[in-house]
Amino acid sequence: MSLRDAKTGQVTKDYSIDELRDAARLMRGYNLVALCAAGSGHAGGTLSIMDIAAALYLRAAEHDPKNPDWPDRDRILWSAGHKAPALYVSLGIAGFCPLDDIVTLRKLGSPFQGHPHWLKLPGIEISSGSLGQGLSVAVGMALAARIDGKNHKIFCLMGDGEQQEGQVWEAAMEAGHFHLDNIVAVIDCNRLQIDGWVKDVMQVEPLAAKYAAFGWEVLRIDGHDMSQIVDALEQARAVTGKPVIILADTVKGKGVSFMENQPGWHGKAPNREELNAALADLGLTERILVDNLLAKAKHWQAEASHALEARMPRYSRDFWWNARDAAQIDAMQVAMEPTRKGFGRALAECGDDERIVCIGLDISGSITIADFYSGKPERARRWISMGIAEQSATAAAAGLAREGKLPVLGSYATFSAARNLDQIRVSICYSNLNVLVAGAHAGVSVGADGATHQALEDLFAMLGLPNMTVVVPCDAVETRKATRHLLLEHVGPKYIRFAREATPIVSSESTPFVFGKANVIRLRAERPDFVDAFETRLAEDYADEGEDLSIVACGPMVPEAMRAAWILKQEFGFETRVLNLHTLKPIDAEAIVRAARETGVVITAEEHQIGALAGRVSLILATHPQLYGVPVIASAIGVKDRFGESGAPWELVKVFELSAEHIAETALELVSVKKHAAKHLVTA
Ligand SMILES: Cc1ncc(C[n+]2csc(CCOP(=O)(O)OP(=O)(O)O)c2C)c(N)n1
Repeated sequence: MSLRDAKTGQVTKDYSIDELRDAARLMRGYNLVALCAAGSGHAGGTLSIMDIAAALYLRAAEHDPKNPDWPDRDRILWSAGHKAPALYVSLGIAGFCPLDDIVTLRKLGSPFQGHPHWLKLPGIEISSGSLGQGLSVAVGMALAARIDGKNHKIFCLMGDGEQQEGQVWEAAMEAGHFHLDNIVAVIDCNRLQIDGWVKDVMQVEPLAAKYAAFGWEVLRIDGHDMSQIVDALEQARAVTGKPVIILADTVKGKGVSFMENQPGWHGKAPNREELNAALADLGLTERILVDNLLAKAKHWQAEASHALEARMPRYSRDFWWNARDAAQIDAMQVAMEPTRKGFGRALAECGDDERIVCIGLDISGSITIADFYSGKPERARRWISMGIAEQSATAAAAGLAREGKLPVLGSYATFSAARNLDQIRVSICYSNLNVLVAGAHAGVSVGADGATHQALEDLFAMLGLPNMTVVVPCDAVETRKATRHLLLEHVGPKYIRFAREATPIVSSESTPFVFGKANVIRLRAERPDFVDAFETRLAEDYADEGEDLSIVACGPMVPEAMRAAWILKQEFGFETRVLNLHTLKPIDAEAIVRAARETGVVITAEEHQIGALAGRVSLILATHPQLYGVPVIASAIGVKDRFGESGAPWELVKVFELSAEHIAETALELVSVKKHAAKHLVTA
């Protein structure tokens, strides 16, 4: 078996065991250079799987890099999509793409997305990144091959933490039931996941007994012994009548002394110094031309940035966050903090309430749910680690709530409010139970991880569920207040959505926060501190000032709306009423109706597919009796029916046209229409 020419059937290159070992070493090096250039990504799990990847791509699989769509090729599925850089260097070394190009990993416009997307790069079989789905896709491909009478194999690469996903076991059952002997799955058993050791987070062993019970042939090997890997893959090919699982015992971070067995290196990239040390460990200092590769990455970034800036709306000066030029020394500076921090703070403060039980889904530190227990051992009994099992954990939360507890669970919003939607719908909302679901790292601003991790649809579902309450706070300060309210005051199903990236702090302790009630934010004058330039009042306490337009925003789009108000005032003399609609359900219809009646122009702004906020606001505008016959011009800012992509967080805000500059551009158009219509009325 080996790399082949699809047309002639000839073997194009036959790797010896020694050559495979050497290739794996080189792949580890290129992998780390790409991570370093990206500044993010997963070091630990890409290093642990590299020997297996080398054996698979260069020797065990039958495929042709010059003919990636060859129908008879073996398929290799990366269910563990976060190991994407290992997939990319495998494709590179096998000849599917230039190895050097992988250094553009995770950058804007790069085919090397944070998680693999098959439509971006030949050789990738499936798009992945949401764990636990690959084996099911393999089952589908294996069944298709059987229907078509084809003999190729479907290899599926998974992590051991990933085995916590219930879907893996549904697929395992299916493959066993259908005797799918064209499936060879490999588990990278490095014994670590994000929150620590797999056995502590949620035990998955004994995997051999479990897979055997589902009707699989089980092989257990040292996943760093090249001969054993190659033998196991060959043996697996010969098995008939049942699927094969190879349990490969590995070391997370393998090959780099300071990364080995360190949970901290799960989702981290080396800096330049660490890269140098790592390459020295791997004996690659002389072999990989790091400077050239990093220069290539820099060049790609410079071109991408240049093209992006050229598409941005232009104004007479730079209004970007904390931009400074000679004329603006000390003007409108703002502090930045991720909204998620407010969530953690509230949990730390309110956590003594004995009803609160926090559920860990293996991403506890970065979404700040770990703040509930960190430094507070007395709360340990109310911290329940459920592993990577969002669906079961959601229904378990319902069980806890039914018994009088107040469960809190959270993950990337796309995993905590999408993957488990039916569980939220039936077990929590239909039952009307007191559960707080946190949608963390929401929106495009999660950045380089790419589309699979950018929740842009969660609000459609959460807003559509009867009994559900939905809050999308504007900054870390408001997130703390909102979380406190939801924890201590509001009883019932509740969803709070916040982001990963640091965003401007635009409110303070004294800013009003009344659940279900919008705030009006008005620019008064430029000030050294951005927050001081604005006055914020409860919408119901606000008297009309005859503004030119209203911007209705939620979440991190509130600061953008405020900045748009600044641009519009400075550049065009327009007055803007910004409505901070932190509570989307129940919605403050009165504030929206007044804004529409009093300003005649309404622009919604959401970091989401257009429609979660815009749809709700439009419905109010269209159906509220107070607006019958009142001319209102409306538009919507948000993601325009497309998936996200990898890029730096603030770059993506520009790419998806979510910035204040874009809001202001739309506002200018709408206000011109309004003024023109008014003039027309007068002359008529
Ligand atoms: C459905 C889903 N939930 C959560 C995550 C976030 N996540 C990415 S990697 C990871 C840990 C994976 O652990 P493991 O499978 O053991 O992989 P390895 O340790 O080899 O990297 C988690 C929880 C995800 N990508 N998909």
